[in-house]
Amino acid sequence: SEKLRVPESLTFDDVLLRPMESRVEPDDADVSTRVSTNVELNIPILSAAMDTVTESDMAIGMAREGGLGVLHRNMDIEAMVEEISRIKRADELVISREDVVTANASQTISEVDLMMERAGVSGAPVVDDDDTVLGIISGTDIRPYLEVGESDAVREAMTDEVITAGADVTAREALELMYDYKIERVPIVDDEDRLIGLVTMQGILQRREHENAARDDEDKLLCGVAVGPFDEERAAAADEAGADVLFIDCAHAHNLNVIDAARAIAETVEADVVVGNIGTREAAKEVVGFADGVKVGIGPGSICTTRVVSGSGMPQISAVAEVADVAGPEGVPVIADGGIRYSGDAIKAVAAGADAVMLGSYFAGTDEAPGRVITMNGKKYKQYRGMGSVGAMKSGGGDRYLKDEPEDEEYVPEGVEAATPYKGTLASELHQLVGGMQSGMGYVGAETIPAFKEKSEFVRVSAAGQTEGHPHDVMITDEAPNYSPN
Ligand code: RVP
Repeated sequence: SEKLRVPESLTFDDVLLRPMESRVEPDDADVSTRVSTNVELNIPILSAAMDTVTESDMAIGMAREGGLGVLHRNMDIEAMVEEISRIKRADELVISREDVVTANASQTISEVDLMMERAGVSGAPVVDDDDTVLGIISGTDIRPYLEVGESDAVREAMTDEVITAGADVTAREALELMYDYKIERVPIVDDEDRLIGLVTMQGILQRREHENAARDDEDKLLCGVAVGPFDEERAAAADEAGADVLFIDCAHAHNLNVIDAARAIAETVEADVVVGNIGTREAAKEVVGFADGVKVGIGPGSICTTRVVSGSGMPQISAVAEVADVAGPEGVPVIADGGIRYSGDAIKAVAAGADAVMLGSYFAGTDEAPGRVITMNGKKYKQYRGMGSVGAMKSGGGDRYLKDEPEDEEYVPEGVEAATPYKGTLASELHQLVGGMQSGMGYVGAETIPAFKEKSEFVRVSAAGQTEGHPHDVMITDEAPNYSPN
């Protein structure tokens, strides 16, 4: 029958990168990329918009390492705005006024000591009622008074010759002031000496630790946000709050109502708009005309049951390649979302045509993911659940699957709730992921992501070849940081 003359489609384990002549040392491979028309990343990695993966801690961690976190949407709009502003404030040079802990000259020293301890700071500008800076007080100023107990007033203990700077101070200038005057913090004041912010040595050093960070043109960390296709209010609020990229978050963005709604959002917001998920060239043709990026993945996710529940889906390597065939020539970046278990899968997705990859399970076990560590049979885990699982749908966002909220709570889920091994820090997971991708670029002999996409070739792997590709005929005695047999 004609119906059964079907095209073959492939996924990660079906293919390998053909090794090629190379002079590229993996450590020199440049993994910077574009995630959407106007947004560049220093590593081609995104964390998934899931309520067990990306809130502000994860997004801050991702951006500091050069990637992008995409905030999930199982939170109300107010909470989302607060999360976005946490991310945007995280690495600011100048801590803004409302976040600066200040003391009052008439407070007692023990009061200020307690206040600073509670806030976790080691010094505070002293201001009067209209915020004029009168002095600055630090732990070193306070300690002798606490011991000897001679005087009790902040006015006595504070340093009253304060070195301040204006709002346009650079990190270098602030450091020079700190060096010249042997101080650790510089209050930022307006023309009338009123406090408008604070620069600290600790803050400057922290920023230096993350020199590969992905930042916007105001030097703040980049931030992605998921929005439902029909939620214009959320999209407008995220845009207003400073999100750099909005991700239209839908399991089947080739639904034409979704496309109409996504186009309307893209026309009104300033942020870039990535549309997804899709998995075919026909869908790509609908989207590339207005989207700043497209996201690919119908059913590959580790917690996803879309393919078994609905009988629909596209093996991920084929899906990415089909979409990239359409989006690539239009200059629209492609993100491969879901199904990535190893760094090798991630770089195979790039070879198929992706500019960046999005992962959920890979990051769900890290410290930066929401949720606490649970122990079962002596092993540590964190919760990880599909956004189409019953639990996640009950917390909102079920419209990702284009279904109405059931009156009787009888959801038809497309995901499961699970646990994933606890993994420690995000930074070390990313180190393995990016390092493995760079190794792949070394084997192919490509120094940049665009060159790698162009040059790489696949070979087809048989079932015997797959077995050969994993450790075999041995018993693993020490766990590798980037390989687990399941
Ligand atoms: P993975 O990295 O394989 O864990 O996949 C994560 C991706 O799975 C997400 O970015 C999202 O596209 C998809 N997802 C999230 N929830 C569900 C579901 O419940 N079916 N799927």
